[in-house]
Amino acid sequence: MHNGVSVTQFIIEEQRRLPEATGDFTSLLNDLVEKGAINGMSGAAETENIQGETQKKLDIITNDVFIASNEWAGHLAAMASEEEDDIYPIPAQYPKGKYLMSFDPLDGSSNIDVNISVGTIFSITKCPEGIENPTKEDFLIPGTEQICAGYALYGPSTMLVLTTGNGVNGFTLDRNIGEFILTHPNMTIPEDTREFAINSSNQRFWEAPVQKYVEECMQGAEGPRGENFNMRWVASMVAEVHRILVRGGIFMYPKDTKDPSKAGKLRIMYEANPMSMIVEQAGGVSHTGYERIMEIKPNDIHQRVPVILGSKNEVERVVGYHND
Ligand code: P6P
Repeated sequence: MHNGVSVTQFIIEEQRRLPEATGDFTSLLNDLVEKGAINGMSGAAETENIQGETQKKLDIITNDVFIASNEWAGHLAAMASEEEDDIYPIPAQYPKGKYLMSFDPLDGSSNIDVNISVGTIFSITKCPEGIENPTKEDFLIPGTEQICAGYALYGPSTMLVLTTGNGVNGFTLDRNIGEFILTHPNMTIPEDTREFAINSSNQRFWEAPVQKYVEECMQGAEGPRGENFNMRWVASMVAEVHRILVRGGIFMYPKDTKDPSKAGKLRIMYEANPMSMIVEQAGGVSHTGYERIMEIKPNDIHQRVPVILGSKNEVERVVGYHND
């Protein structure tokens, strides 16, 4: 395996696996890695200075940096961002490419002020053949069509976790050389877990299957599961998903009745879909409770969905409760 190689070399070696690859995608990924993730990290690192001189929130600054880093290289035809109401077409002065990118520039940004890990999430799909000026409709395809998904995690170390459909690999930023080095090859989620993550303050709003599952976990060894469980809630999806990739777990942001107009809190295009591709590529399951998230055809770039993802056997148990 590639141990010790940089993400740049890893991506190029991955491209060799795909005879039909033209190198465009490889160049896009390398641009994204070299500029997007590091810029996102430096945005977070300079919080002090930036907050002093600007009136913009860090997630908007990160959004602007991410767009500026990726709009010029000729690999993208348009982008969709949590921070942009509509899609962002590549400006006329730049060549247009054959990919579309959806991203959440700084997920979990409410944690910035309390110095808890945050991240950037991105999803790449192909722009339909022959389309020079994609519309919102061209983004609204099922998550199974993604060709790449990944996240940057700005924590005790800065990491990049990536899948192009051939497993999941994690890279750690070596600040001494400014390179992301392969440190977590072939990340795989354990099929079983005794650790669940959910915002329990919403308990009274959950649907019955989620109520049942969490209640059984809370009853521990004396209850029907016959084992004790641990609970985590970081309020930063990137951090939760990374923990699950490393040691297993189940993460739930289910549909709740707190705001009946919302199908869930997390957005399908730039949170649920990319994380679902990563989780499934690592041997996990990602579901709404009623359907596989990546099979949903989105109806809007900011559509929200319920998310239940992680260790296969636990997610399938919760899905079973929804079917009962
Ligand atoms: P709550 C962050 O705002 C986010 O989108 C996810 O990263 C995180 O899992 C969730 O919302 C936290 O939501 O309601 O617990 O603040």
